[in-house]
Amino acid sequence: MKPWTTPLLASVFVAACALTACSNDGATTTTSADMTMAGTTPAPGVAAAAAPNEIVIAGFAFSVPARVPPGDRITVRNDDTAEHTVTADAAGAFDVEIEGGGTATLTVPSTPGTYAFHCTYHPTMHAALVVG
Ligand SMILES: [Cu+2]
Repeated sequence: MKPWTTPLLASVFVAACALTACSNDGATTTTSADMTMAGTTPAPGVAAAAAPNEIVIAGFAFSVPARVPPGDRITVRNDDTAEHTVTADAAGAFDVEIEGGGTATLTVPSTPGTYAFHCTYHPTMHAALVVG
């Protein structure tokens, strides 16, 4: 067997596993792969992407969850140094201000629907919150 074949296949398997969130059916073959993975890529990349009910502001742009439950309280995280707001276009639906590097809590409207919002300081920043 060529010496590089097994590690290569192992990392392909790990990558496929990470993408598909597969179960541990192949446990007998993953031992060396797990050790490789522990040394290079501990799992945080996957976990960091998975904050479902959080609006993230970075680079003067909003990243919004696909859908949030009515009446929920979600976190707004501002990764920029500039202060931003999450202000509903429809007055009164919600309006929170988030300092640079800070977080704030937004109470989602209790009526399902799509709520366009913007940043009052930066008129080019637009997004929409889908409640339902
Ligand atoms: Cu802004």
